[in-house]
Amino acid sequence: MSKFSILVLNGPNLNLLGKREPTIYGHLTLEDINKMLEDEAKKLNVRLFCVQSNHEGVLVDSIHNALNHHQGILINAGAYTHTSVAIRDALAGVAIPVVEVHLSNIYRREEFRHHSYIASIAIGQISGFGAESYRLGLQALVTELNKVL
Ligand code: CA2
Repeated sequence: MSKFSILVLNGPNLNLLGKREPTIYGHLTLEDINKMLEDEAKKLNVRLFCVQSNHEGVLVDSIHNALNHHQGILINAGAYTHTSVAIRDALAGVAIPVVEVHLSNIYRREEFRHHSYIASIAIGQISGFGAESYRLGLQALVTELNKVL
């Protein structure tokens, strides 16, 4: 039986991955990324629960529901990264270890993407490696959980 369950949260528009704007976000769909994460999760001996929503409140509810169910959260909050105090407060409120990931390097893009409301309450952030950001983020999160729990 695996020791940890990880909530993988994806925010707005990430359901369009692989279907639009491949030059910025690549050719893989969100389903492809989730499959890749499931393979990695098996190797790491953890369970995954993947959620995508275009709605801020649904993401906040998923974070609240993680209490007593998940030991870590891997999150790409999409554009809410740069706008949502509500998602930041929810993550801080449940106090579950968080790793933030981004497909693109947000610091090489427009100035408004340079600030993340999540970064300062996360263990760390991985940005710019495409789908690989998620795999690296999952590895980092599980490594941290194994240290502290
Ligand atoms: O690089 C990332 O992972 C982002 O979180 C992606 C967000 C963006 O707002 C952040 O600044 C950085 C946007 C996700 C939109 O995904 C699309 C995928 C295909 C077509 C259109 C949008």
